[in-house]
Amino acid sequence: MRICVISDAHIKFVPWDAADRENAKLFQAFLKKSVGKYDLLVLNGDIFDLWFDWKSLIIKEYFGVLHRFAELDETGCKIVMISGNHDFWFNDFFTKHLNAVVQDKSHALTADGKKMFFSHGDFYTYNDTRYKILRRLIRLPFSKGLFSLLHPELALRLGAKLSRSSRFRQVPALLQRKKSEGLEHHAGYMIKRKGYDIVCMGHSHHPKIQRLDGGIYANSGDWTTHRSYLEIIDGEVELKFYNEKGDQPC
Ligand SMILES: [Mn+2]
Repeated sequence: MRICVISDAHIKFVPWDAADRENAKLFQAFLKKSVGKYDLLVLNGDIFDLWFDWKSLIIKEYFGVLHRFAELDETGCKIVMISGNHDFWFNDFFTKHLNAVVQDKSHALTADGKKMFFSHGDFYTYNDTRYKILRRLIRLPFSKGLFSLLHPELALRLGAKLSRSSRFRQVPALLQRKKSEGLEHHAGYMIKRKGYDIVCMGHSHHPKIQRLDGGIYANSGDWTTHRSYLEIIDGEVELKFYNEKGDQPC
């Protein structure tokens, strides 16, 4: 089985600058090149800076990326969409129009004799109790229902405010380290206690492959700065970096 795992593309619903537009453009180019290369595309959280699909509306700015997802679906690549801490309010768009499997927390599968676990990872970071409470509140059907009642333009303006404030927030080095440590710890737990061979996460924006006792922890990094992703071909994980000319293994 040929699997591609990618996370943290943070595609903006309002691109602020040239970097945002370049980010989306290269992500689309990458998806275009992926046609025919994979059996499964795992979108491991924070692909979009914010996601909401209303009963009859989707966000225009995402059209280019969604078009590429549709192309992958039509050419036989299955899509699994896992929530991140930026995109979690999924209604039926992904399941109905892209035949995707949508997971709120994680996805597990066995292929080529390897037990694999995929999750964005935001739930497993250390020292982030305030976020974990917020995470629970914001995902309540009540919160989602409330957001859906706002006019879409107003809802997105509100979303843009939140997204912009998080964009300029500096994450202290210690918190950043705690974030990564929590992910590693959880990967170790899933390998040791739950018998997984490969654990893939994102969220930290630090691409890496770490061999742990009994399995592998792989982080797909991010698209915004590293343009990194994971390939799992016949059960072997490889970290890759995209460039316009061609792909280079790590
Ligand atoms: Mn994240």
